[in-house]
Amino acid sequence: MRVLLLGGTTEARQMAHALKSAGIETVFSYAGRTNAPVAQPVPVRVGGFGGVDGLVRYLRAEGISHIIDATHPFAAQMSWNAHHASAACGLPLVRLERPAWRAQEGDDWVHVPTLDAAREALPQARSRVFLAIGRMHLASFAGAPQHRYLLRLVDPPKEGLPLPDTTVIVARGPFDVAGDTALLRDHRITHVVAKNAGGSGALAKIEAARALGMRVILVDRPTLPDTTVCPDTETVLRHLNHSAERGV
Ligand code: 3Y8
Ligand code: NAP
Repeated sequence: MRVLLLGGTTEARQMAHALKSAGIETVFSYAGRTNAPVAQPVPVRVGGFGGVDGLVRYLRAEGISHIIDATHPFAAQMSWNAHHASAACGLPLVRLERPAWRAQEGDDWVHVPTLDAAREALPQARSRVFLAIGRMHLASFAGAPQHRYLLRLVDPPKEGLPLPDTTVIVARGPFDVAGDTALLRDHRITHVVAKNAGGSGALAKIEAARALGMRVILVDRPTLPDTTVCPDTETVLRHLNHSAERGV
């Protein structure tokens, strides 16, 4: 068995350790979005494959027998490419996916379908917004320049930001509730904008907003392919062993 593990999340790192412990040959794949991604306990490759065709060529050239998609729920393009490439090669594909966050009693959440809708859900009046969506989609908020934005980026911005009034923090999660509560309070944040990432690595800001009674504008996940989905690494391992027993 030789596994391609599509990574970039806390769960992907946990999956890499589980595969290593199980003695399953694995290649961990990063897109190369960040300058210095965390090390993994298995061999790592970095960079796109070149679309579905490039991924098919990679799978065949590397003798991959199984694909685990442990990418972020918002990394939809990668998930769809893996779905099509696994079908083209007749390889088993399983997605390791953490459940979406669900509102609790007293939460002040506004659910929106897209980042543009998140911008429209902000008040017209100047507000102080923790825009906790990373770097890649900040341009969605250029249409609301009146707000003061707090940004948290993995790497220092290489070029100018599309927003006129920003405070930038450079930090890589996982984050903690005490730190995020202090952040929201110190910057006198009035609104948090976040993707419904699920999992624990990005949860701190949601719990901090809950403690402070702060409004959260939460972007729904994109539609992902109808693939076998496992909620944790143990289930993925059982699925892999089961498919290996069936000789696929
Ligand atoms: C390159 C690998 C681990 C994985 C850690 C998780 C947790 C911390 C929280 C906030 C939200 C955000 C962002 C976030 C989190 C984990 C996880 C997660 C959110 C690294 C990583 C890579 C990336 C890519 C990066 C995106 C950005 C998104 C920052 C490594 C650190 C906002 C998602 O500058 C850029 O281009 C950054 C791009 C895609 C989204 C965006 O649109 O900007 N993740 N994040 C992966 C690759 O190259 O394949 O550098 O070590 C991984 C992690 N980021 O091992 O513990 O599991 O989710 N990542 C979001 O949730 O909205 C931060 O600040 O509160
Ligand atoms: P995406 O929009 O779904 O994918 C765009 C292209 O990036 C893909 O078609 C592929 O290029 C390449 N790619 C994406 N993930 C890859 C991987 N793990 N290995 C190799 N190539 C990859 O992806 P994204 O949203 O930019 O996410 C990129 C990475 O950041 C992923 O590892 C993801 O897990 C991680 N991440 C993303 C978010 C987020 O909010 N989107 C949050 C946390 C972590 P080719 O077509 O050339 O193959």
